[in-house]
Amino acid sequence: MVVRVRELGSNHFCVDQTDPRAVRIAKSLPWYGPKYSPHDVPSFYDVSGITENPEAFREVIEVFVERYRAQGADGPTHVAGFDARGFLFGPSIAMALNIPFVMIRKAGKLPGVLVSSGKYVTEYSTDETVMRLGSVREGDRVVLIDDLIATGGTAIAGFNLVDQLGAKVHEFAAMVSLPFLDGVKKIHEYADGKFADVPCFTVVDDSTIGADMGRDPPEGTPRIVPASDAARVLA
Ligand code: HSX
Repeated sequence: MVVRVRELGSNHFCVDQTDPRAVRIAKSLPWYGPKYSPHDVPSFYDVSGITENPEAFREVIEVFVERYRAQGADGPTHVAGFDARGFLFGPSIAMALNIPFVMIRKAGKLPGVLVSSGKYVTEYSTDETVMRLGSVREGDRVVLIDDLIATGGTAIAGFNLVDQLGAKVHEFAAMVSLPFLDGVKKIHEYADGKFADVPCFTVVDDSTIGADMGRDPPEGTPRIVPASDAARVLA
């Protein structure tokens, strides 16, 4: 069954938020507030809600695979995933499409000769990512995949890397979008609209996930518990 897609804004395509698959995926994504998160953001989405739920995980992969498979010969030639959570989705999508998966790595991790995105700012950090020279080349059509788009900083770094390597971004894709941070708009407005023609595709919005998916434990629960206490806190 092909997922229903609608155009949210110019070149921003999103799964219809009433589609049963979008709802199942959204309702498998817990979030934590700042006290129980690694970063000071209002809602930190826990992707393990997907990876530890085989049905939801499969559905996420299927949504992307169906979209790119339907494009036939005009579809992507490569999938490039962002370190680290893009690595959870990209390999399965690439394998199903029988095309290469390419890593967009944080600086300091990859061997070989590299291109760098330079420093960029995300929702909660400053990062730098790299790709290996020759991992994509002129004529290649690359899907950039991540778990989530917030401010668009990470995505733009990926666009710049693929551009430096002479290839084209076919589409930017993410499972979750936080539309209030205008990430997709920022991609399309970046560098006088250099990437304005590249579609972005997202599966669920934060509003579909909703307040009911908040999973903060009772007040006073420590963030790290001693191993000897784990069973008691879990009960
Ligand atoms: C998170 O921040 C996600 O996994 C993405 O890689 C990134 C998205 O934030 P932003 O760059 O769009 O602000 O770590």
